[in-house]
Amino acid sequence: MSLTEINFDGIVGPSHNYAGLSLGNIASASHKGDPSYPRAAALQGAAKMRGNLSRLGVQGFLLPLPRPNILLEDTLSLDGTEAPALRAAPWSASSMWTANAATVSPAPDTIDGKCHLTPANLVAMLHRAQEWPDTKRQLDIAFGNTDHFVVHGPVPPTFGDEGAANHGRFCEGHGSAGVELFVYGKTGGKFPARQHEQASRLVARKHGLDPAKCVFVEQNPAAIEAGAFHNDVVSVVNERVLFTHAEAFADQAGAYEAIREVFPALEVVEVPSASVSLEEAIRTYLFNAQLLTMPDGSMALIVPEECRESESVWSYCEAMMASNGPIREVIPVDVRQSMANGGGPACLRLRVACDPTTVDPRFLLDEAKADRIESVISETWPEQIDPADLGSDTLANSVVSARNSLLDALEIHELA
Ligand code: SUG
Repeated sequence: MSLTEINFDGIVGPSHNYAGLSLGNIASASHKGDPSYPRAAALQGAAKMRGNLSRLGVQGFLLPLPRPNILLEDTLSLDGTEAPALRAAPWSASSMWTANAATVSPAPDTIDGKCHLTPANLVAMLHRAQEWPDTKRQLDIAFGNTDHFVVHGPVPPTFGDEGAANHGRFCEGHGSAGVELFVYGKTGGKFPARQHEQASRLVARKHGLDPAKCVFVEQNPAAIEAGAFHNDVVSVVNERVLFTHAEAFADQAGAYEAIREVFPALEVVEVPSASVSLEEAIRTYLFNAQLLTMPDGSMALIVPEECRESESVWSYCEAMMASNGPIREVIPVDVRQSMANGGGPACLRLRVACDPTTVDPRFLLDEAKADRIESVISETWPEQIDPADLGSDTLANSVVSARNSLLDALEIHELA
């Protein structure tokens, strides 16, 4: 069996909007009330998938969840007198950020030799907490081959779990056994610490990981305060490399030491604050990048376009490319519609190291399917949504029928 890392990107849903629902997410708060462009957003995401398909030869996707969420609307007893944020929650297209869909432990790391997935409960935010039942339904189909995958239920709600956004995996190659890194936050700051230590520990136990091959480290509270609501906003891991801001962890040197103790091959690429300030790193999402192993074994970093526009970030990137370090290429992509809600290239993908032949092929991309997805988006996704439109029956009908057109085009009728 040959294991490959597959990036499952979330297709941006037709209800994509800027309602400013995420406390502690600076981009979401600062774009609150702006008109959104769902069609452009989904086409930007599709272009990113196409780029990575041509680079890597393999790419997966997950579908937008059903919106508006009628069950949540009922639960909230919406009658028009509620706060706008409550009215907006059932419309959120936040499932596009599949880095928060689940935590994934590939087969070589687990005691039963299967790949384990735990959908994230996302309890810190109402609009995100509604995701997991539909996410699980989808994971159960995409990874329904029980000889190879185990899809668990979520962690109980007391302990916030935000999935792969606070998880990394060190390994020599994606098919070999790894060391899993779990990063949690401590409550008490100005913004919610969304990942609870006990959630991370529970996921590790449930996945049957070797405790000696797990590392638990605390997020820097100052980074959370500065807007790094998920650790993947300030660091990213691929194989033996940790690409990180110097202020990502509560105890930076201690974190490196703890990882090195179980994974001696660790190679740290640390970006000093003097080169890129924490604020600029968070504004440009330099670390919310896809750190990819290219077919020739070299590493490339897929960053948001915003990085190229920042003097300090881009000069760091240019120097890094010219150096002898492991990251040889930096490739900017335009995901501006997602970025304006705090979601960069890495938020938009869930990494699953597995044998592609064991995945339901309907969730794997090829050029013909990318054409089909793009044409459904171009024909049916709303061009623009004003947050004041959320709640309208006309918009609800067009969002529901756009999603149904995609399910038809991909022949995934079980999710209708
Ligand atoms: O949970 N934004 C998402 C962004 C998630 C980014 N994911 C990772 N870092 N992996 C969030 O804050 C904005 C929704 C709104 O304001 O309407 C939002 O949910």
